[in-house]
Amino acid sequence: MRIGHQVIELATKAALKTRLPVKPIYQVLKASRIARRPAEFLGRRRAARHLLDGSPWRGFIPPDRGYRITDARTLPGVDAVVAAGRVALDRHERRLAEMERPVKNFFANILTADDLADFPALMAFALGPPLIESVTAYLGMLPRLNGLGVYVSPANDSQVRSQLFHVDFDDFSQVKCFVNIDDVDADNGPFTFIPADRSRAIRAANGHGFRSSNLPDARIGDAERIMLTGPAGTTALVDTSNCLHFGSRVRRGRRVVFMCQYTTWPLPTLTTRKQALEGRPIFTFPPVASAERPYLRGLLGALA
Ligand SMILES: O=C(O)CCC(=O)C(=O)O
Repeated sequence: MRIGHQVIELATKAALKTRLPVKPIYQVLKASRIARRPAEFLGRRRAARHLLDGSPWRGFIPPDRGYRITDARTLPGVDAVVAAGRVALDRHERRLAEMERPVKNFFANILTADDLADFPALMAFALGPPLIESVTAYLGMLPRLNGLGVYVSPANDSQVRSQLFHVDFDDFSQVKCFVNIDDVDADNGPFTFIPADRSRAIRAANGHGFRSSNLPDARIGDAERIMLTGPAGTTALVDTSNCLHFGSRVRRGRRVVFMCQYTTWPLPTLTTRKQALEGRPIFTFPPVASAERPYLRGLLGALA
């Protein structure tokens, strides 16, 4: 398998240099992982069918648009996420005061594993039926919870990396859930995106493929941009692999957002091992078990 990965890595580098599309290479990588563990793949499809039978959350994320914006009235558990996010932030600020060299980043996770254990509302929300069923319906299989965190973006004057329009290339489709922990206005660096159908057209017009670099605003034109502004608890479920997006252009105040990410299985990435670094999301979760919801283990690890 290692030789296979080296071949893919070399082919990708060569394709990127020649501007040839690299997506087929990653499609082969994903297909080869499915071929190695078909039971895991088919089990996730089967779990999705069971889970969605009669689910009111089916269709909550429209497939053509690739997003849904909602709030605490619609999505149970959002209020508890906002409350937990605020306490986690308080703790972080006390830790910051003691740090000699605080992390400087315009989008950094401040939630620790201890916080996660102390605020069960966060995992309850991320693994709860509304999110899991709406994401499962959108992705067509039982997903994996790939990461989770509370991100702080302080005021800044930069416009680089994820502050520029881009799509995430850790999967061909995925869903990220963003919950604003405080009220957010246009100057607080809201998460901003373009629906999937419009993004597709813009990317095609700009020759923007899988793993292409960020697009400057000038290439976007006057396309409809949706900003996640609004009172605390305003929430978005967005396919960030297919909706062009950016965030953290914070020109005043700061923005705090809870974010959790769901991907399909297997990932089309060369390395699936993640490093726990300061500011990065939490990637490993305590095991959960529930007799009524046997699929829960598949959300955090292998299903089969
Ligand atoms: O909200 C932000 O600052 C950007 C987030 C982003 O680009 C992402 O999570 O993919």
